[in-house]
Amino acid sequence: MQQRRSIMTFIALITLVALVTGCAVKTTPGTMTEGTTFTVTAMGMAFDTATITVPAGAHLTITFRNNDEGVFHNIAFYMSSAATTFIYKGARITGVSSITYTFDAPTTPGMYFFRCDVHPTTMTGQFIVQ
Ligand SMILES: [Cu+2]
Repeated sequence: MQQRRSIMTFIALITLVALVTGCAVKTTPGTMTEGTTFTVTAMGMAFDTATITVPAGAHLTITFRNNDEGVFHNIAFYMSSAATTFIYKGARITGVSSITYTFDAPTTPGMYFFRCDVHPTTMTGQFIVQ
């Protein structure tokens, strides 16, 4: 009986650790954007998110805010980091201003790529379709 109880305690502990770890991964602030309607901001020559995660085939509405005064930025989505084939190229805008991009996500789940075409080496991220 004593042994059974300690096994139950052990299982409960493992479950708790798994739950806490799972939550911690999901709530990392400021680095992930998810959904079909969301805002991405460019500020200080950087995006405010490292990943954009969307459902496959979803119609997306993205509000793009450029907070860098007098600087051009955009968001462009590509099949890969080679950036040879684009999925959608958002119009470039000068800060401070914002624009709404609407397009359909790829129907095939996978890891794609996004970047600012004006700053293609420094403003980049993963476009995750799931
Ligand atoms: Cu830029």
